[in-house]
Amino acid sequence: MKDAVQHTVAADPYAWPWNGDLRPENTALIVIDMQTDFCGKGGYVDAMGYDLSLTRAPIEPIRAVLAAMRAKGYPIFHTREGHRPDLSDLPANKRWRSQRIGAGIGDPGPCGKILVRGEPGWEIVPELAPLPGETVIDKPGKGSFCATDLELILRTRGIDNLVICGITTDVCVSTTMREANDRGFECLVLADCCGATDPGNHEAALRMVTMQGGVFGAVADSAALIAGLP
Ligand code: C5J
Repeated sequence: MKDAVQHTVAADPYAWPWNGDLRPENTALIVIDMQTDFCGKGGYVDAMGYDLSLTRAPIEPIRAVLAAMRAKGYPIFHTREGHRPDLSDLPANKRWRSQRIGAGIGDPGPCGKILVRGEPGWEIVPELAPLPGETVIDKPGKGSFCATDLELILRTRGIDNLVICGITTDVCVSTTMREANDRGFECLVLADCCGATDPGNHEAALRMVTMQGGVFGAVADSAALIAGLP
């Protein structure tokens, strides 16, 4: 970017994005799996017995980031993890593992069939509901690029930079960031806009990003992003 104005966000381990080219035309927000199944009473994470306050913690910071990025015209993407009602896209080992911990994917629960498309538990929580015109990506796995049209849509829209947030830090957020990084996208993960079922795993997943000069990109918080958005 010769002679163009540079914009960056204060981040670890480098001011993000690497080339200072941060604009609504080339930068998108991806909000990962903020579904009742992951952060609501009676959903998948609740059925496994994990502390819901950990996966609900990012709701308010994400709300602030959504407001700031929507106001400035940045494209917003949401993802939902879930399977077809006939479970034809649910690998048997994934189902078996979930049943071992008492939260069988596809089995009935207080919020409908766990992680099944169209069920109440699969919906994005009302606080973070997508607005008309925002892109919603349905994914059967942990990464947002596997078996979806996310990459095609990002490339078609000319997106280079991805701001990533949601749950869980160590599973779907981390997998998506790694997939995106390997595809050449420049990624920033927002620490306070993520959560995991284990605080140590949350911290470790963020620390991994910062190794090797930023092996998967960079880490910032919501305040730094909002302050740095042109
Ligand atoms: C998990 C996710 N943890 N959204 N899914 O199974 O991270």
